[in-house]
Amino acid sequence: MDLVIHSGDVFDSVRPATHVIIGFLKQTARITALSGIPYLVAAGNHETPRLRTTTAALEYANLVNVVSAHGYELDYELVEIGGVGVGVTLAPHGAVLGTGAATPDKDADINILVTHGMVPGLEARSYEMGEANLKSGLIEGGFDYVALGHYHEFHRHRQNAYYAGATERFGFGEVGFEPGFAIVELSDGEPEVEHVPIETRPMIDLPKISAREMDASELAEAVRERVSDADLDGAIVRLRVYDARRGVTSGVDRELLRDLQRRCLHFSLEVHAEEESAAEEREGPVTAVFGSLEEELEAFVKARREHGEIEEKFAEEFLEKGKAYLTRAASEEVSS
Ligand SMILES: [Mn+2]
Repeated sequence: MDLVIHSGDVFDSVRPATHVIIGFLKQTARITALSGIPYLVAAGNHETPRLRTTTAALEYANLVNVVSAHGYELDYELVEIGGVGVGVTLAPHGAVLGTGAATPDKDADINILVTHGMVPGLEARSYEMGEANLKSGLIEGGFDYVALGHYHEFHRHRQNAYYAGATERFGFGEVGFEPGFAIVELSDGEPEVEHVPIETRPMIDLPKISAREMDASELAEAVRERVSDADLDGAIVRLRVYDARRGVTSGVDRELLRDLQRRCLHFSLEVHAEEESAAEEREGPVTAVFGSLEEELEAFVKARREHGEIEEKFAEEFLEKGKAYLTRAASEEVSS
């Protein structure tokens, strides 16, 4: 007997577009209403309202018999599956800061914790992971399995704790990730966890071009050469050019770019005047997770301040005003 667990984010905002909600409800109803499989979800950071009075879109999930936790407290549900009592503790993103520890239910046969955030000491590739917000006490409570959400790549944290990974890639920082989901089998021993890749739109980061010494026609030729033997149809594609002289891109064939934009789901030609190392220093390290809007604004301002692009005083005012706007926008979600 089966059980479906979603460790968030389901939506990328508190108020997603209508077609997104409909799509989610239709597909989820196939699991719950049509197949009768229990489905539980703990909300992620993107879909958690910043104000407790705002209704989260994830609440719609309840209409199709999903058990969803999207508030600021732990939720617990005992699900009876083929005579086995499965205790599912849901720790949505809103609850992880205020919650010290979660403990398994002694009366359940199997205990699962579902939560969303960064575990302490996550070592995955060479990405900048952001600060851990899942305190170790939360996930060390002796659960048979901990289903983690937030980091987008399938990742084993411990023998009983895994990130299932996302079902799509969300930026070029994730170009090497394999989207999919995880099948977890729980018996008496260690959980058996299998990552199941799913077919998604291909994402291609073409080999970079160093354009030093190139004139417009040479750059156009280099672009044509890069795209000629790649299978770009329907793909999300990026081609980066570094060290480009002023004005050379205007020489790149418009017709070629139009054709690429037609063939690809998304084609971006990124042209940088500086060398690759300088551009990367300015952009900062690739990140595979996204924080709250406030965190992103802070990181954006900090990077530019450190690089001397903006003055200290301006940076402070900018940050202060920006945060005030974000707070006001959040409060408007309630009244509208
Ligand atoms: Mn998240």
